[in-house]
Amino acid sequence: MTVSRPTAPDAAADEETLAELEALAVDFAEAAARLIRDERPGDLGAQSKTSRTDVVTVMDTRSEEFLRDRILTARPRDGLLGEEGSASPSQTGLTWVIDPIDGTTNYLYGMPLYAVSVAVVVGNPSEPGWRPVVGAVCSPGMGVTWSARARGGARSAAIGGGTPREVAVGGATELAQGLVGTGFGYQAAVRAEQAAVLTTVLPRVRDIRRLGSAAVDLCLVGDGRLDAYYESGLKPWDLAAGWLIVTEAGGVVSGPGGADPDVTLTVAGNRMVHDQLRELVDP
Ligand code: LIP
Repeated sequence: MTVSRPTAPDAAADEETLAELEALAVDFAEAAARLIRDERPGDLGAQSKTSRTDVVTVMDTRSEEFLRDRILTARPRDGLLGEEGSASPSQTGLTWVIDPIDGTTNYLYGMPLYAVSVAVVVGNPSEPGWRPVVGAVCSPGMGVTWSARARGGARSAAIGGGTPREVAVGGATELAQGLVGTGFGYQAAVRAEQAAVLTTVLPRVRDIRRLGSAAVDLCLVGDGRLDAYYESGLKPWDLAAGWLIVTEAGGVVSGPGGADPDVTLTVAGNRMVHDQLRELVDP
C-alpha cells in the first residue's frame, strides 16, 4: 500500500526559502499564541458555528486577523486560507493555511490543550493534491512550539527561543501497545458513527486519548508521545502543519485508501502502528 508523503517542494519553495518560511511560521504562531493567552477577555463572546457545540470566540477572530496581517505584510503574493474565513489566491504557488485557535473548546473552558497552527502549502488547499512544505504549531498551554520544513526534519523548542531539539515518532511495533489519539465532530449523527469506530479500536490499543486539538495530537505523534492518531472530519487548517511534522519526524500520514489525509479520514503514526490502525479505521 502506498502511503502519501508530502513531496519535495517545487520551484516556488527552494531549501533557503523553506528555512526562511519556517522561521516566519514559528514567529507568527508564537506571536498569535501569546495574543490569545495574554489578552484573553473575561467574556469570550462564544458563538455557535456548525452546531451549538461548535463555537468561535472573539479570540479566534482576533488571532486570525493578527495572523492575516502579519502574513500578508511579510508575503503579500502568497495565498491565504484561514478557519474563520480568510481567503486569498496565491500568485507564488504557496498558500498559508492557518488555524487561529485549534482546540477552541479547550480554550473556552480554560484547559491548556489548544494551539495556533500555521502552515505553508503548495497547491490549492481547497482541492485535492495540496502538500504542506512548512509547518509550525505553538501550544502556549504546553509552552512548546513544534515546527518542520520539507526535507528539513521536525523539531520542538520552548516558546520564545529555546534550543530546538529534533523530534521523532515513537518505536512501538504493535497497535495493542499503542497510545492512540482521536477526536470527534460536532454533529450528533457523525458522533454516533465515530463512536461505532471507537468501539472497534478501543479493545485493540493500550489506551485512547481525546485531547481536543488535532494539531497537538499530530505533533505528539511526531514527538513520540502518542503512538498513533486517527480522526475524520478534519479541515486543511486542522491538519496541514501537523501532517508535515509527523512525516518529517519519520512517521506516515494517510487518508482514505492510503491517499492524502482529508476531511474523510486522517491516520498518523510510525509505519508499523499506522498500518495496523488503518486496518481498523479504513478496512
Ligand atoms: C478541533 C480539532 C479536533 C476535533 C475538534 C475540533 P477546532 O478543531 O482540532 O481534533 O476533534 O472537534 O474540530 O474546531 O477547535 O479548531
